[in-house]
Amino acid sequence: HPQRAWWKESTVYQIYPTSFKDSNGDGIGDIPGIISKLDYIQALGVDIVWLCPIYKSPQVDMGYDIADYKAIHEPFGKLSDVDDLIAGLHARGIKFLMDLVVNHTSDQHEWFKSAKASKDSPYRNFYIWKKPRYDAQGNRHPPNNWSSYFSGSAWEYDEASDEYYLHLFATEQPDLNWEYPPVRAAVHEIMRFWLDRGVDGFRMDVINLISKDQNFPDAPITIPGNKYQHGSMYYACGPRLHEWLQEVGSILKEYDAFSVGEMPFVGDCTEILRSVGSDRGELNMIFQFEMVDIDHGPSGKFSPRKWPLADMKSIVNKWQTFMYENDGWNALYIENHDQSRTVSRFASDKPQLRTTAAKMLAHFIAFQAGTLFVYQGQELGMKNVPESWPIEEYRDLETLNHWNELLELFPNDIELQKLTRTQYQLKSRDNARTPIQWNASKHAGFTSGQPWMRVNDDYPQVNAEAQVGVKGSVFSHWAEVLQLRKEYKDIFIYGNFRLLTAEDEQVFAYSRAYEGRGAAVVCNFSDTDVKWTPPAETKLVEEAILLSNYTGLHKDSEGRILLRPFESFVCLHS
Ligand code: TEU
Ligand code: CA
Repeated sequence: HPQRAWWKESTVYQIYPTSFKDSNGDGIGDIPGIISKLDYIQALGVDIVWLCPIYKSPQVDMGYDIADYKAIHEPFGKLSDVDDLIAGLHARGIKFLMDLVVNHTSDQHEWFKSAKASKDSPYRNFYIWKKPRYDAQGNRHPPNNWSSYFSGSAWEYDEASDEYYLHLFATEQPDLNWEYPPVRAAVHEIMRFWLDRGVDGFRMDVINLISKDQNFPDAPITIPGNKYQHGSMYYACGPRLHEWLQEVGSILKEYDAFSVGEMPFVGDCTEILRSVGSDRGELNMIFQFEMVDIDHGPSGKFSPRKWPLADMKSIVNKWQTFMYENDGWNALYIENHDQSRTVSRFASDKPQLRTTAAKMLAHFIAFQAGTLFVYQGQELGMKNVPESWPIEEYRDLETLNHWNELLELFPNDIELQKLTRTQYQLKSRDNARTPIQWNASKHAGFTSGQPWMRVNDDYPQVNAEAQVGVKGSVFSHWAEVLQLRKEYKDIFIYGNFRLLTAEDEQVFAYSRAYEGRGAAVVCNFSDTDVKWTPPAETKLVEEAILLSNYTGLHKDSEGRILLRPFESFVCLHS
């Protein structure tokens, strides 16, 4: 069995501060707003709260561009508000995580301003600067062909010094040079600053991108015709990553702190295990992306892909069994601020099916082995933005840059533009960023002013007030799910994982078992009725249905279970 640890038994609730609750009518969520909702968070039954970045920032990428690691973005509040928040959480027995973004800073950080101002600045080496390349005609080009995740080249030219700096994300997010020891010292110092202030741990943004191949080679052509290419093979899990994560890990250990790292572009369990293996001294767990990239097509996130349920099964099975057998640990998530709403994406957001679908998805993710992450609004079954919204309602630079580039490259391809718009409505990060729907009053009670982003049109029906303490609601169901994970923690936290019916294209079923006691989690991922028979070796104890999103079990004359649309139940088995 896996070793026991408090952080394995925890559920983390992720808050996107801008969209959670506005306390002063400026249309932007804030820390006092969060403090006013602590009872709501406690009622859900989570153990840890993670806040997306709240540091001082020009907000080019919604706070993932930090200008000062020790100051709070003014519209969110003051340092003393953070102290109050921590105290309020701790009083309720809930821990608090900060989001630490240290692969890059904002270009408005003092370090970068100084670095850019002069080649002799003591901060010049805090960032990654390279000479231009010139072609035979004498035209200037970036040092290599890497693309930025937010469109265009990953390099920005600085006229004054005749050098480029690297930015894997927005131009305003220059990458830090971790090779330079003072950068690492500065990161360690920032970590201690917050840990000493009472923070219980960190979510570490794109932490596997910090070590770059120092030759900065050109990336191979994976998307023909594109000027810039995906270069992650030269910086995802690079040569010195684990050396540096061990330094970070030793600080975390001093404080018994919680850590989850975000690691895009790795599908290899063995590589992830190097960070989360119990003997590694690095991080507790990692967000990997295989499941949430399942519908990304051949030319990236905004190209379509139809995914068979079998793909999802093999992804889940792979990570679940691997971490169990190799003494690693999984982070479980299907939603966050970068992903769209799963009722819309993986099930159905039709009014008559949505509540059922949201509960099914809750069972699907929550009873797997790992530390569970719930993203704000997931507990209410919030859905993607309406199809009717024009592009003007979107706010995220990823989507907007993509759209502008598309218009530039294919100004007359109306079909492609239409198709891409459909993809935004399915996968844009904005889908997760609409304000939380608190009640049926104007702007869903999120703000008394004008919200920074439009509230989803369905708030009169879907909101917290209509769900908290209401039997049968998505919120109440999630609370029961979290309760059950605690009640049966031998099985659901420390048990093994077995995939049932690997072939079935509609039903995702799995078993968790611990020393002869087991539970089956059965999920109909389709909107139709399905007949399903458990495998012979898994005898369901039908009197012991722990949770269901329907009442009773329907069966046909031959004893097969008849699963209704998105029906899902959790049941003990022998
Ligand atoms: O995201 C990193 C990342 O690689 C993706 O999630 C990416 O933002 C998106 O999927 C592109 O399609 C982290 C943060 O979670 C994200 O909000 C930031 O924008 C990004 O890093 C840069 O800090
Ligand atoms: Ca506000």
